[in-house]
Amino acid sequence: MSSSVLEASRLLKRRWTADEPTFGAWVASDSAHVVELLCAASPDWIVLDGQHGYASLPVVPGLLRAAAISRVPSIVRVPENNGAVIGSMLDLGAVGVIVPMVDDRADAERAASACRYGPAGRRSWGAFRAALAPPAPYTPAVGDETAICLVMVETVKAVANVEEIVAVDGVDGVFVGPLDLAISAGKPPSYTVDDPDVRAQMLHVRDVCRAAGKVVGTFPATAHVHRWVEEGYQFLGLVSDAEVLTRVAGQMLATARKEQA
Ligand code: 3PY
Ligand code: MG
Repeated sequence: MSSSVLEASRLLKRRWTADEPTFGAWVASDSAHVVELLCAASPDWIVLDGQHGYASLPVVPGLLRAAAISRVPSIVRVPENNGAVIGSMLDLGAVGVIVPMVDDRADAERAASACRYGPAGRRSWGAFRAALAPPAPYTPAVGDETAICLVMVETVKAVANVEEIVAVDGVDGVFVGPLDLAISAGKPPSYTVDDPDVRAQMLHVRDVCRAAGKVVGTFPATAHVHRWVEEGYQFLGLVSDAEVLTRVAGQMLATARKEQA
């Protein structure tokens, strides 16, 4: 893994440009120890989930320090498309953000603008923790180059508008939320994306992203990850703390109880 957030950002973008898949870990917990344990497995990146998990402002610095021990680049999923929150996460040293529920060009412009300094954007100066990492000095240009802005396409409306979303300068890519996308289409949420219409929408998003040279990602069911790699998805949430703990603990207990029976 790389030694600065700028290098980490460059490396991830290079891998996406070279059409390589990257596999990440998703952390809902507010525990730095859980982040350390998952990062010891060397994911390509880690997402600290502030939308549905516990990655709130007070705990994020500790989680970022924990990921830094293993030099795993950290991306924060912010709870909403809010410039102040996005700016804080970048100031604290996140390599990028995932912004939920981006439905149209205006939403995408708001997210991208929060990740960039003026005149192109509206990020405010004060990256105190981010500036501690090399290269020094941290300049607006370094901040702009580093910050990865991934927007979530996770409604039928967003899929209909995906061309204009992806066309926004400063949007690096799209993260498709298969669960919210299914719900917005009136279907049951499913990580296995069994519904052909939802699947077709995800493939359409892929086509638009790839035509625009932007990365596309999702959170697949573990058993289906290769399907999505073959489809050209490159930012894949593969391991989640919640799933690993629940599933592995359940399997171990079931095995022990079967051996007792
Ligand atoms: C969704 O599927 O809606 C998500 O946000 C997955 O992280
Ligand atoms: Mg969602």
